[in-house]
Amino acid sequence: PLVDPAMAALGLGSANAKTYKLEKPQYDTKFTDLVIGATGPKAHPRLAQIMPSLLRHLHNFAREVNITVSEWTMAVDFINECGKMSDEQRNETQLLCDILGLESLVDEITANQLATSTTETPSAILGPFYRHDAPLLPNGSSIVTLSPSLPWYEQAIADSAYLTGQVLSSSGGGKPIPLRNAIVDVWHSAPNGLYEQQDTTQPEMNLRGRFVTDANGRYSLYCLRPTAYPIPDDGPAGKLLSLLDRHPWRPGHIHFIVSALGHRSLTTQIFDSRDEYIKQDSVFAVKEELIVDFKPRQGDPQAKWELEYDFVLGLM
Ligand code: MBD
Ligand code: FE
Repeated sequence: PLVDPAMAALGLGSANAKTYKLEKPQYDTKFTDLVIGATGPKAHPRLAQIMPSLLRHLHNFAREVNITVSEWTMAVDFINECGKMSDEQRNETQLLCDILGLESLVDEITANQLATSTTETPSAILGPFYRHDAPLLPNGSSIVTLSPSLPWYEQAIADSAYLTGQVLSSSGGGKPIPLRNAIVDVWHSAPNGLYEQQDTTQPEMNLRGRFVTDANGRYSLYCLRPTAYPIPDDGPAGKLLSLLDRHPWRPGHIHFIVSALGHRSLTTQIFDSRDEYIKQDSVFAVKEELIVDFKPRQGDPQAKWELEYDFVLGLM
């Protein structure tokens, strides 16, 4: 058929058969210049700097793909839907940016601008499930609350893990300096693929904790090897994924915000190398240096696996 049934159901036209013809543009770049030129001399300086580029890309995009009024109307509705769906629990517009790779791109641009050394641990996006005020826990304690009645109890036992390492300063150049009293704020989802606030079967603040490094910059805790997890796909972002023939899965990951006096706090994630989605993260956050290999742990009734991972922070 001329019109793809799935697209027609959403009111989308057929993929444009005609390619863009330069000979008869409805509005050429003079029109774009006119819009850019409407900016006044008292415009906000950063906006005055970035809006010309935004407008050029936006107009060129519309011209290049021959956007129609009905398609543009759908895009407006789509963005409105994202807004309507969003609250403190769920940020659909952020999720939309995530699946477009925009949050990961912006995160990398920011990190590159602020980096003071090449030894800093790479950053990764915050994601929508961070919570402030996770419990402050002593080193060596566990962020996992388990009850045998949970359907994922067995998997949690099989994936129990001991996580330890140092927080270091990049300021020492080749020899990173341990940072004491650094805070390692950690959170991950349960083996059922849900973060604690998405899941009524988990206790408040389950799988979250904050740990303070000792005099040698060390932290240590018990957690779980992370499980692959589908981003919430029952909203507009999920609809877009399915129209693009994409899946919603993220490889198993553990989130961190690591902070220390005089240093830029690091927001990052680590990824379990065993995960089949490691090369196809739906939000494009995986970086080579953040992929980790958990090793079997001997003689510890609390953990079947262990991982040593250091975080190197850059100077403020
Ligand atoms: C997540 O768990 C996440 O970490 C990100 C970045 C986006 C959606 C869900
Ligand atoms: Fe996450």
